[in-house]
Amino acid sequence: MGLKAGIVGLPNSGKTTLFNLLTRGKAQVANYPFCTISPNVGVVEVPDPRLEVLASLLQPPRVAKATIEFVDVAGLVEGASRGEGLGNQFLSAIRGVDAVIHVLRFFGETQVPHVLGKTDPIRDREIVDLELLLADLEVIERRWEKVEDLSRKVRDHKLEVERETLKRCRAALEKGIPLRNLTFSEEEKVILRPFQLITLKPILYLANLDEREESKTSWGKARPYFAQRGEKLLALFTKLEEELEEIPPAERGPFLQEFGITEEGLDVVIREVYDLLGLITFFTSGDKELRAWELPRGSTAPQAAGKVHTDMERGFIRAEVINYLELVELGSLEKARQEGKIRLEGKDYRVQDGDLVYFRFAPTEQ
Ligand SMILES: Nc1nc2c(ncn2[C@@H]2O[C@H](COP(=O)(O)OP(=O)(O)O)[C@@H](O)[C@H]2O)c(=O)[nH]1
Ligand SMILES: [Mg+2]
Repeated sequence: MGLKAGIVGLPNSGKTTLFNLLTRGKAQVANYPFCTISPNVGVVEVPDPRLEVLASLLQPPRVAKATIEFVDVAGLVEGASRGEGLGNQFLSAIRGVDAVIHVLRFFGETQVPHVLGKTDPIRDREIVDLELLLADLEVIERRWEKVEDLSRKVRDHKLEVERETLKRCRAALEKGIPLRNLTFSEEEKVILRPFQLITLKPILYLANLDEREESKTSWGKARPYFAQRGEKLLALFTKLEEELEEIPPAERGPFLQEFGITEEGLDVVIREVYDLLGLITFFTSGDKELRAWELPRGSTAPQAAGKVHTDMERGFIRAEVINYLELVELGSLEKARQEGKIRLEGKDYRVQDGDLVYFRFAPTEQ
């Protein structure tokens, strides 16, 4: 199962425009079972130019890219946590995602009215973030009551840890601090996982600019606000980029140059999401296919094997590894083998970005 990112923001901030830019007419994975879930869920392949090079060297029957699923999360308005609009319904769409993309409207009000009258991205950000915070607070409080009740009846270490953790979460949320700003022990993380807290998820702020100079100026002005909080404010011209796609690629050049667009929106967003989540890419190549996988940086070889198959992690023996760069330099797998450049790595090896890995494992029972 690939990555999942949820797009949030006020109505008319450009969420659907971004979603379309990221998913429509892109390398939609047509045979992917979730592709047709609904109009607001799309799965796209993660572009990686290294796959083409590897494919030319390894000649696999098939190439499979990593995938990322985008969800256009509608229904988040001011007061959603108190039941405004669709109320908390947006929650079900966002609970299961790995990362949140928060779209902020930097484009003006002339063509499309702003739901709050005037364009003010920092205000918008605070409104939406507050709703997310309140949604988490509600979950924490509901659980807190249960835990309080239980702790009166039984004495249990785990329950006590949960109680303390919930208390700390509640105090932070009440002060307006998102949970991702706190540090949690492994034990606490395990306790919190089932609650799928939204403010615990990494968040990427995306400034949706239009072609006016004003839009870019206000992006420049807003950046320090985000930088002070250790957050990134990525700029994208979603509507403009979507419109430019109508123009034949050969004629787009001058427009892209005029707006300083050097990379496609999809590439930018995926790179930032990978960066935000601390992900690297490794490759596997077998009889059937060459495949790219995303993996948290610092993962060990057995953990990487577990991405492919849980059996491979359980029965892990060793990994045969060569990095993409070394392989390209040598020019073929045969040459790498002859020159002894394929390393044998054990269970403590930390997989590196661009590693081509062959897992040796013993099938296990159970
Ligand atoms: N002028 C301008 N309009 C935009 C921009 N981005 C989105 N829009 C328009 O704003 C309206 C709302 O956008 P939409 O993506 O549906 O917003 P959502 O409610 O957040 O999903 C649509 O009519 C879009 O075409 C932009 O950068 N500039
Ligand atoms: Mg929409």
